[in-house]
Amino acid sequence: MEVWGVVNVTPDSFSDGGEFFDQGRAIAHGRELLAAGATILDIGGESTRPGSMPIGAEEELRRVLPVIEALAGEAVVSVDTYRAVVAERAVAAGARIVNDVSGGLEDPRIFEVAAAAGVQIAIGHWRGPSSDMYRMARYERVGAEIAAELSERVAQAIAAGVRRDQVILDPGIGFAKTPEQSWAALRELDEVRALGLPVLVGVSRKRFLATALGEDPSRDRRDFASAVVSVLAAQAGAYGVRVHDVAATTDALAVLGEWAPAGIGAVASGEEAPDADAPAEGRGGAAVPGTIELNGLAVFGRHGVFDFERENGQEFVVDVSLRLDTAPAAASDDVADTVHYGELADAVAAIVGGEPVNLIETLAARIADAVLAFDARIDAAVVAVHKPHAPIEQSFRDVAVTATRERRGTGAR
Ligand code: PMM
Repeated sequence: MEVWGVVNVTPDSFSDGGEFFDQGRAIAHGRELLAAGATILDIGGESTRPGSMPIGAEEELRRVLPVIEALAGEAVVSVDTYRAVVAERAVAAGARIVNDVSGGLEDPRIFEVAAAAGVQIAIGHWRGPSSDMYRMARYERVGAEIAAELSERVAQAIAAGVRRDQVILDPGIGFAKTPEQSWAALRELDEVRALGLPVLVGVSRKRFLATALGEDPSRDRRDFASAVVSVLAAQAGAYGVRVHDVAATTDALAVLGEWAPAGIGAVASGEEAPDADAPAEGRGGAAVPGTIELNGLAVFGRHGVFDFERENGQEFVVDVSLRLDTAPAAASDDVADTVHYGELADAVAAIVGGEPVNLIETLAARIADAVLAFDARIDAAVVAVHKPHAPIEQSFRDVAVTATRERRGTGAR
């Protein structure tokens, strides 16, 4: 289960009162969220609060770019924006996910940006700008309509060159939905899951929670309710949740992991839930758990605690083992139906050749996070980083550190 930690660099966000407008504090807050167990940091510069007025792209960039630049070397960063130009600059600054609550309706060029950069894109269900979104809150069958409208957005994205495996779906809780419609959208999450793509759920601190908690609940009480919803979303097969209180969420998910270590959907339904992360073509047929092993990837880097290691650099060797369903590719014989190990090797090499860190523990953790974020079909990754020429007095053959990541359950971090 991915835990997206919210970093709002806004003076007016309804959910954190603008507490993190100062960039330095936003960066520090991002690091706190990582320490609390966030697997992705979602950085946004414009409030989507109902009735809020938009800011310009320049102001949005001024707010988010320094925060993205500072955190992209430490975490998988998502940029929360509906503007193509902001997404473009954010991706150039290191963001690996574009999170568009408007699902490309506000600025369709955002799909081209995601396609060109090869990054993931979260497509939210949306019907119009925050200023008048309640006018559009009319549904006959909430879940089915959300799924149908998201499906159109996915088609648009694919027409613009986005690959299906880059797409994450979001039912857009609170966007053009009354509180009752937001609850119905959650109850009917299966309608969106049936599209066969990973589903992200964002309820954190939202107003509709008040219908369960009573008039004007405190932020703590909304955080508590949000953590409960995160557990229910996990049981319903969501791939991830977007939350402000990461610590409460990871605690709640850890409890669920003890209760249902073998598979989250099983708790709710009494049977194995279909895998939301599997490509649509792979569902229905039997999943074949398999691995891709990429071993001995040798890359020059400058990691280490000594100055001379930073100056001179040395060779690092990386082994990556991925767990994924290999059935779709075996059936189609098409590389689009599996993880392209050449592209994965490039992504890993970019991290090893990039910003230096002191420890191979840190490097292994960064690579493992990046591998999971690389493709939503990867269920788990084991990454070993070897440093065969480490400056050790004794004669030795190799020293290595491994990092393991699982998409589901408590093993996520
Ligand atoms: N909600 C907000 C902002 N961005 N992104 C996604 N993918 N899903 C959401 O539900 C969502 C979002 C609402 O604003 P906040 O940042 O103040 O919580």
